[in-house]
Amino acid sequence: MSTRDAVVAGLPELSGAGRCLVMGVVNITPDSFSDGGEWFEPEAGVQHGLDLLAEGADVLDVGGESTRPGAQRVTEAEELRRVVPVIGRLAAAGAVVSVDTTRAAVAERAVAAGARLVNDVSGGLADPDMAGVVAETGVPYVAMHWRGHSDVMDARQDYDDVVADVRDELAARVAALHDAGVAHEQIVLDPGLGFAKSGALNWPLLAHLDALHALGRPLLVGASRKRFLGHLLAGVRGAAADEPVPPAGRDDATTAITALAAHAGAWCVRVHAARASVDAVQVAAAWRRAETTEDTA
Ligand code: PMM
Repeated sequence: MSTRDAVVAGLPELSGAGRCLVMGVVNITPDSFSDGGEWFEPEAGVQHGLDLLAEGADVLDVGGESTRPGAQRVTEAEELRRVVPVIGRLAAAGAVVSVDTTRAAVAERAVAAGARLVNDVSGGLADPDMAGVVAETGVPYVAMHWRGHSDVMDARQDYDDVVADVRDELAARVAALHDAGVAHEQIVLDPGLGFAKSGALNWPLLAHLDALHALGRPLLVGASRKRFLGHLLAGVRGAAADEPVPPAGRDDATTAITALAAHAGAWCVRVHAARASVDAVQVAAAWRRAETTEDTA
């Protein structure tokens, strides 16, 4: 089953694309694991967003707080200072902008500045006011599977069955969001690769996106440059066998995941380098169309 084509509220220009969407990452942080510091100044963040658009990204995800394992939190004021001007300028340039935040107040200010989606890695667990803000603004909301902030998540990896447990914990978030007045069509779900999941725990989630599709909402997949890819590639092409390949060497593996996730019916992939994933989602869409057409002449 696929929910790729399910309706997501408030994004008319992106519905009916007939393919997986590509979300490009704009981290305005000095310390993200994958691109920390590169786009920390607002000018550089805006330019990076424009470059991702030129590469074909459908959505730009602007974040001001690193979720790198072990990262310490930034204050709300600092997060606002980082993201609001960049969101305003990218939205004014015509981009569909998402804000990557766990704070309700940041989500609210970001939407006022032009953000059209809220991407919350905590699925509403970090801030009790988040669901209310999402209900009130009516914007699409990405609820990711999460078990705690970056300083504690690596210690929360106990699963009986990672796929069933993540599915059930996401189902509980969906129920809580409904209770707070969030409409079904606003919700997008995300397995939260790398969050309270190291190494091997990520692969069953990717291989069983169908189990998460059973929750009836579109799925966003964020595998880009994550640690489990670094571990996968250890030893390849002469890299040290016992050291993960650094983030910069993980983009080709990320593209492979984009193709496979798109073929499995993902609604969107979140990536740092957009160009190759933009091509990969076209490949996956053509492949799927050929699978579903009767005409093989
Ligand atoms: N991963 C990161 C940050 N935000 N949002 C969603 N919805 N899904 C993810 O997997 C996700 C996310 C961490 O990566 P980064 O620090 O490179 O942005």
